[in-house]
Amino acid sequence: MNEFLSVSEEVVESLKSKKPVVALESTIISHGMPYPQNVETALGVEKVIRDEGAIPATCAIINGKLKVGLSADEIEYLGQAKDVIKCSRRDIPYVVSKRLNGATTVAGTMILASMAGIEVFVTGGIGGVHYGAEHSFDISADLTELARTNVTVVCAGAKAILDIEKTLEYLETMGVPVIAFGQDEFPAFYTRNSRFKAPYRMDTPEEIASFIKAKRILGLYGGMVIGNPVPAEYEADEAAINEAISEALKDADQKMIKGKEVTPYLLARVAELTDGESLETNMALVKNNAVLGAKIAKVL
Ligand code: PSU
Ligand code: MN
Repeated sequence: MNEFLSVSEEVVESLKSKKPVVALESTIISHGMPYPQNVETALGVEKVIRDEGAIPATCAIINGKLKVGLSADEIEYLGQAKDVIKCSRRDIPYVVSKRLNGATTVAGTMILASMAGIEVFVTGGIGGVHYGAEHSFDISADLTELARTNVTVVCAGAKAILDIEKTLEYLETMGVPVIAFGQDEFPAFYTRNSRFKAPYRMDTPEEIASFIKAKRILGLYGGMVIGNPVPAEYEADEAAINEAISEALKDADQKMIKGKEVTPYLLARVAELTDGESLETNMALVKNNAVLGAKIAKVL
């Protein structure tokens, strides 16, 4: 606990009485999806978690306070405001000291969740190693956070805007366990398969929970990644998505988009180029991850 941390009453009570709590991020709301689908998804995901019998804890920074467990009004605000700063580890002290508003990335949310004592976190996709990282050094701080902070991240894999092969290599180097749920391959977000095998496969929430418990008892600090493939009926057309992605990558390059702007730019451009079809897949897979995350939290 610290003076900047503000955990909602419901989340505090639930953690005290050992009820399952699932953390959710906010960059997906402010920088990952357009309004109003972002707010709709964020509230929808919270409902899925509640329907599964767990408590949702959406994380963000509001007026410099690290909030764990947002109100619907705060979610609505993040969904519309233009002054929200995308916060990874390095951005948090800036936004806190200036009393600003920040949306937390996977890395940022892991930090807030672990301060509050939440072990399971659900999102859409993690950041990773970008194409051309050998020149640009563009590797998401999500990966280094996964190496150091004790939170399990349930996602639908990594988007093909990223170099998935290098992302898996980097996670291996960092000692981050990666598990594919119900299949052998690590999923590619919009599509179920990436053509890259995940190091481990597990088929039930119970198996995943015992993995987390073993890791906890062994004192092996750091997070882990659960890759949960998008349900087949919501899978995007691979050829169309890949075409949109290569177009978006070219545009980002031409416009010389750099640093923390790269991922939001690519996400928005892909959604635009697929006429919002990718957005529907995106909304469906987050809800699917929420079901699995809530189940894991319950077993834990
Ligand atoms: N990938 C997605 N949707 C997202 C993000 C990534 O498919 O919304 C967001 C997440 O918040 C993730 C962040 O943590 O982008 C990674 O940004 P960067 O690559 O700048 O680390
Ligand atoms: Mn980056």
